[in-house]
Amino acid sequence: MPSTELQQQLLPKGFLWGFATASFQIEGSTGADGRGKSIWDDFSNTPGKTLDGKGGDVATDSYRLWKEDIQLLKSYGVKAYRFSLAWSRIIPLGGRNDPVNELGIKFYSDFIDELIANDIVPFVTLYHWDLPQALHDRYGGWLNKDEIVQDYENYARLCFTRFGDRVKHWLTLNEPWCIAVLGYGRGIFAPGRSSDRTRSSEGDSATEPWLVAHHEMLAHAHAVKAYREDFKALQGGQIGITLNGDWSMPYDDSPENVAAAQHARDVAIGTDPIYLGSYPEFMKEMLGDRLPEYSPEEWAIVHGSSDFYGMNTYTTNMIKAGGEDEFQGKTMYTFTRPDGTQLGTQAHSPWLQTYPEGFRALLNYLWKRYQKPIFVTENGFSVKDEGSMPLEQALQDTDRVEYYQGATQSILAAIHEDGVDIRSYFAWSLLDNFEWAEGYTTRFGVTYVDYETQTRYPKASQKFVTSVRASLSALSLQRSS
Ligand code: PNW
Repeated sequence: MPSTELQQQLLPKGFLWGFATASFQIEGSTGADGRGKSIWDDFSNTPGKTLDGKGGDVATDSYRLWKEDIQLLKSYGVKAYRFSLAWSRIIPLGGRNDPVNELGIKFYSDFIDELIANDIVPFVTLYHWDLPQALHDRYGGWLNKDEIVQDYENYARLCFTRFGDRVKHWLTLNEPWCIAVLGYGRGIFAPGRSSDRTRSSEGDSATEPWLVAHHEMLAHAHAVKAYREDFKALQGGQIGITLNGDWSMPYDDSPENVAAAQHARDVAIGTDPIYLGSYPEFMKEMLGDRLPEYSPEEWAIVHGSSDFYGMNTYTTNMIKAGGEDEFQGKTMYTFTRPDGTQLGTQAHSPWLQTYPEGFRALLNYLWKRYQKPIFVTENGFSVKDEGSMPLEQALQDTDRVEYYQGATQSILAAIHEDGVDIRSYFAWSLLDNFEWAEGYTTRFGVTYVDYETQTRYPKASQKFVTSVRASLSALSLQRSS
């Protein structure tokens, strides 16, 4: 093979690839070993909050089957595994003066040891939406700046202290936009607050999401400051935040739709405060005095508080100007092109269609705008109606294979043709699991889970992802030796 062609197919040295999960979506055993409740426990068991009425009490039973899960990862040949820690297993009541639960710490400590013993790099999310319920009850959780920032920093410090000798990749928060907007604006995620009184008796969608987002940024930034000052020199890891953000494409080339596509991005990926030290102009315009200000001291902590750009991305939306939805930057999203055709293949999740070109465009946009190495920490696809298919059919997940084929091509093109610095790729998800408000009806796994028996069955997409990454890594190794 000519060397340029070979070059095109390599993954950079040290590139981490693997699969991702989150504690509440897989662990189950919500009452085991002294775990405290999280805001998702009762919420997910409340009738009407999930599509199939099911909560997270069992999920994929991974708190009990963790060794089996690690063997699965091993058999898939991954380099790394991204998972999250349940705050309420470690500090059941969550607060800085509350007792620490050694059994919870032991669980994650053993888990990390077992990963390392199997040559799998632990890539750890500190917070993937499962706030200790006690903090919500005590002071309103994410709504209370002074308390949550201190309690989160305390929890993060404890994790660095107990796991940081072995964990070198930390994510502070998963998808702050989802926490703020879906939890406190639309009210479809825990704690389910919203101005929509058919959903919630409490909440203010005009103000709370922006406050929550502000407090999330500060909590994240304080944890990073703590890591850099007191742990990094000794432990030598990296730390950052991970954001959801999909590519937005103007519906057509009219100036108002072109401007709208940028507005959609400004709100969906509003991370300029971290990377540029300022808010996007459009956010200021749209929110006026509802946009919380940072004091100069706070700006100093927030700006530069991520070693990398953590990227969760799934789809592309076509954007039209107009409408009143602030969470979309007063734009309208569509998958239907002007000529009536669809952008890509429809997933089971209504918000998701395939469009690999959008993934490449987003990688380029973020690289140019922020100039930070990019860790892709989630990317995946839910096959339409997979949950109601017979097993044999579900295992032939062709749409998901095509999705990952497209993603692989986009990553390689972004690295080799566009010069984007990409350091990881985690497919969402290792297993079918609890898909939040969609319950278990939506399946994102490369492994099929039979929830009756908790049996795991690899799908065609797992074989695809494993074989393509393994051969790309093997090539890289050959070239570098
Ligand atoms: C992410 N949306 O959530 C989460 O990090 C995962 O826990 C989740 O399972 C995965 O994506 C698949 O949904 C999202 O409505 C939830 O646009 C909703 C949206 C985006 C991401």
